Amino acid sequence: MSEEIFSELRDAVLFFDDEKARALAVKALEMGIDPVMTLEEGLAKPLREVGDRFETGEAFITELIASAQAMEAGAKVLNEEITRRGVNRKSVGKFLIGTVEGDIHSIGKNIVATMLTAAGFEVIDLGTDIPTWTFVEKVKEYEPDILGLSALMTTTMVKQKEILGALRDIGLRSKVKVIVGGAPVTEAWVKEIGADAIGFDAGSAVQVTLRLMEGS
Ligand code: B12
Repeated sequence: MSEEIFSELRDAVLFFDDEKARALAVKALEMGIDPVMTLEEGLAKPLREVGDRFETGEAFITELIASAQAMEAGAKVLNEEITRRGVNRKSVGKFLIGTVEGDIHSIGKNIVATMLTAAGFEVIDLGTDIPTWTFVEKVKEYEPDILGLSALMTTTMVKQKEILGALRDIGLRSKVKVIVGGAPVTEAWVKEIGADAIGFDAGSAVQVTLRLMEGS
């Protein structure tokens, strides 16, 4: 049953149908399908397919944008439900998140923020294209337990390294745990830049963040 809905959602993303994506997300919830699974299997997967086709020159940027919009229309419904299910839990920690400078990709970051909110974190989302010094200033201002840095491009992941360096320079590194994420980010990169952890998807991001909290 869920496979059918996921396949229809896939079509909605591939054929840029925002309204269908939204309606199918509602239908999936009504059918009792897990919203997190619907997000990943029905919406994120086909969007990555479009990304792969864009990389090989088989899809245009306009198609990528239109697919992302359809994905976001469905994701909005699911994110609201995921957040609703997580309300009234006591705060388990403060999480500051943003996408690094030069990078406007927001979808993955938003999903991670939603899942962490649902898991009981107080999440402060700075948005996208955030300069290194803004991250540093906001760490000073909010004193989060964890800082999450999203970077979706090989050209912008270097900013994660820059932010860690800036935190070190100003003496704040020991005050905050740093978790990085985004498609190009690897374990080797985490070691190289001296971050504390990596989150490959929203589910593992929550688990890893909870583990980091236990260790803090
Ligand atoms: C959708 C998309 C767009 C949309 C973004 C819309 C939006 N509001 O976000 C639009 C069309 C605007 C876009 C623009 C561009 N894009 Co784009 N885009 C994508 C695409 C297809 C999907 C990204 C996505 O949303 N995935 C779905 C989400 C759910 O997955 P995710 O982002 O990976 O996030 C998950 C994990 O990574 C992790 N995670 C993510 N962040 C974080 C943070 C933390 C703290 C943690 C713990 C975990 C975590 O958890 C998330 C949830 O599961 C990718 C392809 C890909 N394979 O990633 C290309 C891709 C990232 N884009 C690419 C490019 C080149 C561009 C453009 C430069 C294109 C252009 N010529 O203009 C511009 C860049 C603009 C800029 N300055 O940022 C390239 C990057 C190549 C590279 N150098 O590495 C990719 C890889 C496509 C490709 N194969 O060529 N893009």
